[in-house]
Amino acid sequence: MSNKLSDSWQVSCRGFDAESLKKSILNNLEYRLGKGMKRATEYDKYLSVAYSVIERMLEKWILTQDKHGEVKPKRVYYLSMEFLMGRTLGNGLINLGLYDQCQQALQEMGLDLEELREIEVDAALGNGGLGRLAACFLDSLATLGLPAFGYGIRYDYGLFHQKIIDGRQVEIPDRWLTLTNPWEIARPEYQYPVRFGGYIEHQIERNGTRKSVWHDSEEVYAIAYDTPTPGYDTNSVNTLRLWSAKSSEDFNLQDFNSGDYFAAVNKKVTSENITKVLYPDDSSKSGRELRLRQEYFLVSATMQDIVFRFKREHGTQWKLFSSKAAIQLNDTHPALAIPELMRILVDDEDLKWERAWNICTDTFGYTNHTLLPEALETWSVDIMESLLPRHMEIIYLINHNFMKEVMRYYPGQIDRMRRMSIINEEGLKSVRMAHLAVAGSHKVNGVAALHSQLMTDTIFSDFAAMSPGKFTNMTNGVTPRRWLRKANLGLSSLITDAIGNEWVKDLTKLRDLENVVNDAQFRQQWREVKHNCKLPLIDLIQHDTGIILSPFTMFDVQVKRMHEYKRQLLFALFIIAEYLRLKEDPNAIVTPRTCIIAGKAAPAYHMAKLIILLINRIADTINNDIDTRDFLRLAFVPNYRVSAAEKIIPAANLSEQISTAGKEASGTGNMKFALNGAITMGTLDGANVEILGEVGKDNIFIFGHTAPELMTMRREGYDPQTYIEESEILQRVLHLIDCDFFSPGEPGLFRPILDSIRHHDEYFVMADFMKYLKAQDDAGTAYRDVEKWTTMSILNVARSGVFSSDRTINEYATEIWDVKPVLISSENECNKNCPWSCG
Ligand code: 26V
Repeated sequence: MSNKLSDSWQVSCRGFDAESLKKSILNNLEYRLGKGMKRATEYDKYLSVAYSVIERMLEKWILTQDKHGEVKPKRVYYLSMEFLMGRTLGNGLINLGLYDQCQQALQEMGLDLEELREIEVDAALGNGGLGRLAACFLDSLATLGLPAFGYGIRYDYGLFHQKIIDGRQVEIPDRWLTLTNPWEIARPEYQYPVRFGGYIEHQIERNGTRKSVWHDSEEVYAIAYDTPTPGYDTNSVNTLRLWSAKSSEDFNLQDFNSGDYFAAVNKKVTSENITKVLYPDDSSKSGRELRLRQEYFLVSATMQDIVFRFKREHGTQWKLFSSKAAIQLNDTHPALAIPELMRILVDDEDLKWERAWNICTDTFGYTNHTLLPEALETWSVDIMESLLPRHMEIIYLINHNFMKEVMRYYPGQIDRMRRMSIINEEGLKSVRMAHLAVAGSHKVNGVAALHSQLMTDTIFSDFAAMSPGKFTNMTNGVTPRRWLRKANLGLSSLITDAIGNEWVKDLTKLRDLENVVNDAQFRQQWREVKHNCKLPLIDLIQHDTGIILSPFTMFDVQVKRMHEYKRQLLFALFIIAEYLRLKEDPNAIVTPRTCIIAGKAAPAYHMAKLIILLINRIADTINNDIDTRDFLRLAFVPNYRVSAAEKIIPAANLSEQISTAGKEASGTGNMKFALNGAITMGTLDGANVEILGEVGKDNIFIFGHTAPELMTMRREGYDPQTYIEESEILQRVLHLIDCDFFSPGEPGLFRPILDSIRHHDEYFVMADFMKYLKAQDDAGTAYRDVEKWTTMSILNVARSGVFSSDRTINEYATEIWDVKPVLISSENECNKNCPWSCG
């Protein structure tokens, strides 16, 4: 697809044409890496290209930051413990409008862009949906020209690599920074002390005011590393600022002098451990002190940085603060930002408590991403008191005032106060981070319509009753640049040829595809593109697993973190049922299916790991059965990550979104699949509900019990046995697992899975099984009707425009942040006679 963008907004003194790029690449190889083409490794070549791209980004970045410094706009600060960025080269090239030119330049140099792109390591500083959402938001913020910073942690080790050995998940450390990261710039000039421990002294000043002084704390420094985040077809380039921990002193002199060299070095190592590794758990509260240190480390450095920037631009005009900064908390993980800002304003800047509190609540917004009780963060008061003594005091004070307010609204309602308190007094006293975040924010949002509704009906019902205006919905979205334009070059070109390329910035333009949905030639091309998307995935799967797949089958895909509530098990049970059907009736009418599953399990989540093993054992069996292998295959793709998603999602025909209704807050994979022309097989959960609303019931397969139905069943008592007794197929499927058909020589291997679904079945796998089978049968039938399926696929894409993260960010900008775009014009275009030796 030709891209003419660069001509219109090029501001670079480095050219955007292939010739200039070639010069840059060779220059970088020679003068940055000190090599010639002869001795350059593949990584050297990749680096030279990456440097040539970032150079062109940096010019726009400087323009943007200068402009922001000049107009001092309100900025968005997106605080997140996770940013799942994936690879940058391909996306950077597309956003800058450099893709085709770079491809040409490399071709002329005898190099291949696709091959070089594959060399880049994923930046996997996140677990799943929440982290990837943050990355999509950065793309949209810059594309919309909104002044914004992402703030996070520069973990030395990102999310572990998953290896599958004998069918089991094995975790390998992700040392993503071993090789040079060309996309970041260290900013040792921006460093802040972060304090832990010690005690608080309360002084009374001469004028009678109280002052709290924090003594004897240990200090760690937070060093900034900046990554530019460019928008698409714009000069606007924002910043992702990640903090890395550095010991405040190389050696503790006292220990050193007293001869304890090891203790001295050890202290340094321990404090730098804070940013060593990303917590790989996205469901269970780990309650580990190091995690709390990480959260406070992020928050303290970030709030100091935000206040520093504010004071540079506005001095101590604190009344302006909330009109210059909107701080969004990505779940409760950075919620300590609230007491930290209170500490800075009250203790360091001498503001009165009430005034500081109003600034806080005007500034903060909080996004909830899960209702799962086990994922709601709490910290024991004991740990909090010893690690952050001043913050614990501040939280008590916040709670005291908050309880007074509750009392004003509901005099005498002690039970309600107990429920709403930020401090949980039952058992071991703890801080409820979600309550702190709600109290300290002016807006609280869920991430899909159903989720936001359930949020105010359940976990925050008391809060919503008291302040209904505080709660709102912001349905998630995904960036069309990475998830369609870049991930699916074939479909992108076809779409652009049919309706022009405005959709890349305004995804609702995809509606125009409805005008060509009946065009026979277009439909044929559509099928060809979808077919071709399968080929690179087939290569990848053969390379990683040895499993050979056929592109002439329906690709039925479930990729996401492994979780019982996401019900990969339901998919696996369906596959067994299909296998039995094929074995028992060789003449059965079937749609040849390739089932693809991928996802990581938290290392300590034994049930999820056992389900991975079961999937791999089913795969071994059915892929090797000559009776069935032409009609049904299963592959578990190891090490699911952003770059794998970019290959898997475009190849899918059917998208499995089959969580227990009410459990998946939104899902964003569901949107990526629909946008790439896959049809959703889904429950009425999360954003599936809205996908149904957009695409219409004829273009989606919906099944299963609804959230209210399940609520009633829970209340009235649910017995999975009744569903098992009713279904002979289900009995035979379970029996096959039970008799160790998939675990020969390892009797009882999968017993824990069977016990869980036969007895408690917390996620209603049994209750939904037969409904799922029926929906899967419908999907198979529909797929055999090639014309029908083509229409469904095109209409899914045409009607997915609302799921752009540009739409989501626009809603946040107007309804929560009150921020406006700043146009970065190319006026101060680089003077071509500038003294620098530009390539
Ligand atoms: C919890 C914990 C617990 C402590 C250790 C580290 C950790 C990390 C993450 C989490 C919460 C994860 C919540 C989450 O990822 N929610 C997902 O958010 C997506 C974006 O809004 C949404 O699409 C998914 O449905 C939702 O599961």
